[in-house]
Formats: sequence, structure tokens, C-alpha cells
Amino acid sequence: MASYLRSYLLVALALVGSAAVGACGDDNPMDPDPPGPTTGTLNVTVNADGAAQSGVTVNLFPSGGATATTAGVTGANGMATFSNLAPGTWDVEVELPDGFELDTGEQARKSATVVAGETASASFAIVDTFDGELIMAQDNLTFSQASLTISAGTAVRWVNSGVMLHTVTPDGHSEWSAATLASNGDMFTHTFNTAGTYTYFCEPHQGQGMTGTITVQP
Ligand SMILES: [Cu+2]
Repeated sequence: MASYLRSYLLVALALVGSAAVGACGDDNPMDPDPPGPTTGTLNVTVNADGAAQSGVTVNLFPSGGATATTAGVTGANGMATFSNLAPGTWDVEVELPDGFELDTGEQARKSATVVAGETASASFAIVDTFDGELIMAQDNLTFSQASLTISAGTAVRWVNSGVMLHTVTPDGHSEWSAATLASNGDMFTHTFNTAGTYTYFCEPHQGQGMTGTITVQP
């Protein structure tokens, strides 16, 4: 009977021992390392006259490609961030808003190398040459210069100065197509070449009186 008990205990100890080894299996040096990052990030910065410029569309192409894979718009910090990118070389291109030009020696399209697990960067220097009228679409639900008189041939640029979505929607005319200023810095420019009176409104805030009038004199 004593030897039977001893055998039983040995078996039990062996079982506990193997369970303990199993619990420590994570430390086994033969286990593969956990998978590392397989994608990278690209930050694209746009500066106009040396200051962060929001509202600029940035397109991302496979290197040498003709069709953009994705696009972003620079935020208030002048930056558009592309994440989860396959490692390799990408082409980055800025779409210049009306009234902006590339700075001297600057290129609209350049390449950037994305490395898995890292953040690459590219930057563009542009110049604001706009010499028309500025109208701010404001979060107090008004347009600055809500009533504006200009001469024919003058350009008007609307800029979202807040963080709410505003629109610049023609009211009863088709001088331009409805423009959406979704976030801070988004802008829309139109040149008025024909004399007349052009009213417009913000679709979300029309009911609160967010409207404007452009009077164009010959
Ligand atoms: Cu609005």
C-alpha cells in the first residue's frame, strides 16, 4: 500500500510539473517574436508664406503612378497625415488652391519613402498671391462682408474661419456650383466676370440667417 501511494504521488507531481512547464511556455526562446509593424505613416506639411496652411488637398500616388491612391486635406497645423501605408516610395502632390502658387524652386510633386513602423515627412512651400476679396464663413453663423460690392473681374475667396461645416450655396443662380467648407481653413474661390446681384447662403445655417450678397458692378 505504501508503494502504491508513492507511485500515485509521483504521478501527481509529474502532472503538476508538466503544467508548470506549459505555463512558462511564453518564455521559450524557440517561440517566434510577435509580428512587427507592417505599415508606416507619412506626414505632409504645407506652409504658405512660411505659416501653416490649412485646406490644401494633398494627393498620394504609388511611385510614378497616374491615379491617386488616397487624398487628404491639411488641417489647422498645415498637416495632412496618411497612416497604414505600405512601405516603399510614394509620390506626394499638392493641389494648389486658387490664388496660391508654388514657392520659388518648389515642386508640386515629390517622392517620399515610407518605412514600416516609422513616420516619414514631406513638406511643400507655397505662396498666397490672392488679391481679391476675402469672406469668412464664421461659426457665429454669419458671413463676414455679408453684403459686398465689387467690380467685374474681381475674385472672392470664402474661407471657413471656424470648425463647423459651412457651405457657399448659390441662391437662384448658377454663377458657381455649391461649395462645401467642411472644416477650418477650407476655402472656395470664384471670380465674378458678369455684372449682377448674386445671393448665396449656408445650407446648414440658412434658417439662422447665414446668407450673403455679392453685387458685381460693370
Ligand atoms: Cu454655416
